Amino acid sequence: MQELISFIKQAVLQISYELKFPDTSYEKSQNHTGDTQLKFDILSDKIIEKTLSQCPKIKALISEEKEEMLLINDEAEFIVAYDPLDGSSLMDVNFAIGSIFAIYEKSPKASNLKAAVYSVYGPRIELVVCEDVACLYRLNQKDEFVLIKELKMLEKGKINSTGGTQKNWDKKHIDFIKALFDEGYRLRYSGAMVSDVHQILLKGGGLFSYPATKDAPKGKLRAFFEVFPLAFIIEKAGGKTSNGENFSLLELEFNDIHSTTPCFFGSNYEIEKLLKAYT
Ligand code: AHM
Ligand code: MG
Repeated sequence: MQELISFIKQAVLQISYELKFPDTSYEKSQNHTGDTQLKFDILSDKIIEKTLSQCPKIKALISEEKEEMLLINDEAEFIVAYDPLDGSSLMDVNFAIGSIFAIYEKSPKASNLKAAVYSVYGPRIELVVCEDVACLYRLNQKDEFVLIKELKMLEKGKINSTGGTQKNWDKKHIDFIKALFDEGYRLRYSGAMVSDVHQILLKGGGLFSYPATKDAPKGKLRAFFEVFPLAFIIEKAGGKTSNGENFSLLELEFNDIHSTTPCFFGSNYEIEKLLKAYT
């Protein structure tokens, strides 16, 4: 696993170099799910594909930017699912964005997740790597990722980060979000899931949600390369997750590699409150 993670670090480092002087324009094409692609979405995807293809442990790659799974080496044991550039709609405003990686053994299933990694390209380059515990690393001046600390969620947080078009929220979500604000929670939402969840993890608590809405009844965020890896990290750090009905996002199963799900990530208090409000 360490070898595989070292290839991910190389790809993240290269994306971070390219982000210093990026081309922020759009391609004319769209990806298969209908998202308009930035040139940088495609560049990040190519960097990750090229770097990870050299890792002998990787069987296949699943990317947000590719319709099909890409087979690399049928004999190898791990499948890496990744979002090359999460929050790319914020490239133009120079907010923090990131890359997300989920490492599955044998086949892509939440129960086969062995590790998850994400990067944050902000004022600093940070990496969270999680097998059994969630560890925060920072890039130093020698281009090395240096361990800073283990990340742990507290029982309860103070921030509320909620996505989806509000006019399309249903009443139970409106009431639940209002109840958190009435209790004193403060709004924090950038529009890059990776940065918004990173904030909750670093502050030790709070809620990130992207609910089912009238225009997106199955949510917006993608299970295999956005929701599962971040749920794995939050739960290993002592937090909780749910789709609004169950006790963990990691209980969910999907066949389509681009499936989406409503999702909630938080500390114990907020997820228990969610389940009471929703069920
Ligand atoms: P992306 O991977 O194409 O950037 O899309 C995912 C992003 C998430 O990072 C973020 O939470 C969400 O889409 C924001 O969506 P919205 O603009 O509807 O709030
Ligand atoms: Mg994304």
